[in-house]
Amino acid sequence: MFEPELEVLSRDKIAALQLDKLKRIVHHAHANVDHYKRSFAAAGVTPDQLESLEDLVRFPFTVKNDLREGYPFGMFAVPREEVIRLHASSGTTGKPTVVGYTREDLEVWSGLMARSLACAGARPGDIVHNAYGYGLFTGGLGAHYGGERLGCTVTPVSGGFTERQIVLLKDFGARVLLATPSYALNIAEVAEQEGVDLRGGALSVGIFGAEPWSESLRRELDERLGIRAVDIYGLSEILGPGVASECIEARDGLHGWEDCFLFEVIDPESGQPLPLGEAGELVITTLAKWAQPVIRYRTRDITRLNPEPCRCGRSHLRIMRITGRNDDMLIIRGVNLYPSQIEAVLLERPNIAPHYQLVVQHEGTMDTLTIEVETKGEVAAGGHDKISADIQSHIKGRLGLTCRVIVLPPGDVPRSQGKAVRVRDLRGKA
Ligand code: DLL
Repeated sequence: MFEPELEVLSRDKIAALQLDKLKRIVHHAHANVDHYKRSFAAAGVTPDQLESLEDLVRFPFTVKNDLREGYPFGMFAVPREEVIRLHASSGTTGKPTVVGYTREDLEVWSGLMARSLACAGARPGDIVHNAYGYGLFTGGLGAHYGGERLGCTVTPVSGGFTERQIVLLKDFGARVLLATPSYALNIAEVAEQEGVDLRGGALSVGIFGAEPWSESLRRELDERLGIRAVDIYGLSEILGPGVASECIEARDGLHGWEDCFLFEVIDPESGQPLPLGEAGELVITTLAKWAQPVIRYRTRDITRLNPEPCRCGRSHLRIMRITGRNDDMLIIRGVNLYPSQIEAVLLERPNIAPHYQLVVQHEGTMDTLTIEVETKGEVAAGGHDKISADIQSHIKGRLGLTCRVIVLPPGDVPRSQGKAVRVRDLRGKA
């Protein structure tokens, strides 16, 4: 998978490769997984009816609940002994979802992750500081094997012990930092508090993903760490990190690796495919995953696909910045919004630190939103009211929502060590 010529295939060649792989994987899933036998039969389709890529829309979606219902190994398409690695989602809302990989799947994964890291600016020989969590989460090990495959020296630091992270970053001379964007920010802040300047040293590239983030946060991370921050995307059900990556040249959307995945965007309400370029829910089919093939997986992630050529020369479609997940969307008094839209407004305000939490409550007959933000330094008496009014009016102007703003002193919003918790939804808990 880590062959540069695969990144510049002509669109015709990509389509031919996809069709060939799609036929094989759909047959494999149907022949070996009860769930697909049942769901294809219910939709009245058989793998033989797949004659062109366009025929895929006749096949049913797979949703997270299908994976849960198969817990633990019901979605495997190979004998369990051939599965040599297991990962699982945290399972905060019910049973975890288990994902399995054959030896060949792990080869593909590390190849795609090596490709993603290289695309994002990592180079063979770099020291790569990997602060993605190791364990059942796919971030740590996925990035680890990708870095080794690329020929980097990988430091498997995992998340947490932030002071130690800073010592290691500095002493080892890491050129690349891998972390969630919110944890990267935490690292930047602790370094500043400790009087360690990470700018101007070896550190040059940050490859950040696993949660939604904004262009404003990218600018903040570029500036405070003295790096170029690049977006990387993936999800455990489909592979883990390495499904798509921005290129360091353009940093304008994530190249989705179409030789291994087929991407669609659908209307989340009707489930109908949308014309290329329109925003909706991303649906992914795996083309090269044998332990657990996934056909038309509804990711819940909201984005659009960009077919415009990228100036880096790669031919794969770009998945534009993921604004949020369907299930993270807040609906407050009829206004639909994602936490990342609020982040974008907050980070443009002067004196506001990039740490925030959104508290949603049900008061009387109404849902209310309270934004807890932090100032960058101490604020003079009376200053808090001014800041709060300024934010309120910008949220109202940009997003059309009246909210409450609580301005907290520096350090009072909880810091992230992995995926940040942005929303405290207290509805139904009063
Ligand atoms: O977060 C895999 C990963 C690890 C990606 C490290 C990138 C870096 P899950 O824990 O299964 O897997 O969570 C997947 O996280 O459906 C998105 O909602 C969100 N997500 C991942 N990357 C991005 C990103 C890993 N770059 C879920 N931007 C996905 C926005 C992202 N959201």
